[in-house]
Amino acid sequence: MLVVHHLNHSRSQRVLWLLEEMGLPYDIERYERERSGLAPKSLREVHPLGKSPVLVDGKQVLAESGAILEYLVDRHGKGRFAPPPGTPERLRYTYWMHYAEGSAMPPLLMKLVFDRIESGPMPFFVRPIARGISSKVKGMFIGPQIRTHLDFMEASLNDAPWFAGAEFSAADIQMSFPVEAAAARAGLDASRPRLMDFLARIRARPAYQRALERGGPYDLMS
Ligand SMILES: N[C@@H](CCC(=O)N[C@@H](CS)C(=O)NCC(=O)O)C(=O)O
Repeated sequence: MLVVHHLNHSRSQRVLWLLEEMGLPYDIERYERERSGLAPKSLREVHPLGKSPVLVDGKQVLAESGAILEYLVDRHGKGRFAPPPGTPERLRYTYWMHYAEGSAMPPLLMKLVFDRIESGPMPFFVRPIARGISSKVKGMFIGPQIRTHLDFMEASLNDAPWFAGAEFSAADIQMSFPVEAAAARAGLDASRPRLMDFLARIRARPAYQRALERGGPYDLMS
């Protein structure tokens, strides 16, 4: 039996979604974020980094959502959810599979961290300085980076409905997290209609909805 170590409000929602798309049976080990937003220490007993998702398949313990999705597609996909090897679509699939965590998420995570610095507790006399530094970093670096990435993702959906091409694939599941996070807390809105349409289409998928029902709260605002 496949077991997903799943943290609420997190990237591991993607693993549940792929498993629902595949129709595979699986169990969920649940973890609740602490007040700090971090995962509980018990997750370190599953994997040394203590982050979610982690997939356990028999003796195989696998972290990193992209690696987990690729593993599931290779091992259990029966040729579905990835374009055939050697095609241009397969290369696009590989690209977006890696881009999601390797390029899109870092500026989104930095924005989350700096937003928290601004709103977090601190001595009153430090607050103006901290806010000043934070707003400079966000204005000069993080905001422009995020806009560049959103423009790039938007343009990538110009000539095909899905990230790898004409067919829905696991790359769309992997890309869903940065797109959802950008919509929740980084200004993705109707000014980028293709990404908004992508969001509407993925959210309408029955497997996406079943995964939400099983996974529980998925609020990426904080
Ligand atoms: N690149 C990793 C990131 C894993 C990660 O940071 N997971 C977050 C959940 S969205 C987490 O476990 N956060 C809690 C913590 O860092 O303690 C992946 O895609 O799996």
